[in-house]
Amino acid sequence: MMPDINEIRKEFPIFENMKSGEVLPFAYLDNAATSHRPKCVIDAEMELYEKHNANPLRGSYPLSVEATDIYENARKSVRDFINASSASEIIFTRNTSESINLVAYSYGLTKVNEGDEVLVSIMEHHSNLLPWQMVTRKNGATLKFIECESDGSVDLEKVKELITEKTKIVAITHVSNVLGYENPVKEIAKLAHEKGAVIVVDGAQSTPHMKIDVKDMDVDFFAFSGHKMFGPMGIGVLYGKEDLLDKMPPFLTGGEMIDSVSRYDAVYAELPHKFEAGTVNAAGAAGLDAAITFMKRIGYEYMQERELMLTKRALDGLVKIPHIIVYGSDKAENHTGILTFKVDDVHPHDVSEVLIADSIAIRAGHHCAQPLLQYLGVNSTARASLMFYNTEDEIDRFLESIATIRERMGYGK
Ligand code: C6P
Repeated sequence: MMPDINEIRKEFPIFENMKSGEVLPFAYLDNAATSHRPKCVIDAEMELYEKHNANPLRGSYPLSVEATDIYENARKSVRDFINASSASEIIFTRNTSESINLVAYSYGLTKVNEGDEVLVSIMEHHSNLLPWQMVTRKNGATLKFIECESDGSVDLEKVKELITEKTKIVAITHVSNVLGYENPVKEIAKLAHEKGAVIVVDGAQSTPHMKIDVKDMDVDFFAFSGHKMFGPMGIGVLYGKEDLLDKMPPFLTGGEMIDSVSRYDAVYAELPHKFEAGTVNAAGAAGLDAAITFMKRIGYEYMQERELMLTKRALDGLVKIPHIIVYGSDKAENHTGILTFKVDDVHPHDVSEVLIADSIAIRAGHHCAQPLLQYLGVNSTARASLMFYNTEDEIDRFLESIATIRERMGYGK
């Protein structure tokens, strides 16, 4: 039997606090920025501090061993969650941004040389663009762009032409945080490998919504954030193929990432610890582990079914309202719950303000994807991003509010 969404919502303290009036009751449609967290995740983080608090990976007394076990068990959960071959391939970072920077500084700066090319897409979040601007600028390489079609998709034939013997890295988002389209990363990985390039995939917006199988996609690096998938802020993941990670120099140096240190030299620790300098975020890892358990219990099938139903309802409603432009595909299934739109004549920040007055939270601005917005010919847009736990009522309230905006702003209907 399908779980009851009202029962699932009860697992989220923020929704309960909205009901009791402790938190302002808002329809939360900014899930692409960060998701809410169920109690099991918050409890897992708290429990680490309340019952197992000691510096992990250092002490041999019980508390430290417990903290280490919780941390390393979380790594194994992530390994299984994305179907990696080994726990050594899972590096804990702070977030997607740090994961991609790790690859750029450690792999990019050492492998990309003058005359080489790095290929990104026009729809990259700044987190998967600026690191490659840095690498190509520093090493005298060229940054090239895969453009997208009007529905947000990429044309594989064009991608094929852009990947050449000069391409060393293809860095692409799995799902755009503006248009929501899922990129065919498995096919792009194949094209990259045929030319000897590696592929770095930004999974920040896909991991919360679809089963990730790094082996099946055959990607070389895959980055994501805990906080977008019901987990804590401050914990992220970089997956990397072991043979690549093994040969890469450390990104950050210092405590815990060494085997031995002499006055002028050091022998680095084995994977994955070589890439985890300093005291680790064991509470964050415990929370991420709990988030994975939560997602497994709810199941992608249920989450996807609800997300599609809600997205369809929102998209069908939006396109019926005069003076609304929705960016990207006209099919709800190509949006991964993300609907980016404009209301004619009304600045997106004003759209957001009117929605706030109606207790609805969306995001307005450039969504940290300025090159894509320039490509779309806009400075700023409004964006509603849905999660399976949203309700039909929230979508209806959102649509009703949007339908009144022009009139409320003095532009007529
Ligand atoms: N996008 C959004 O509202 P961090 O902040 O490192 O956890 O994630 C960065 C990031 C990287 N890639 C993509 C595709 C993203 O969407 C994000 C975060 C948020 O769209 C905040 S700008």
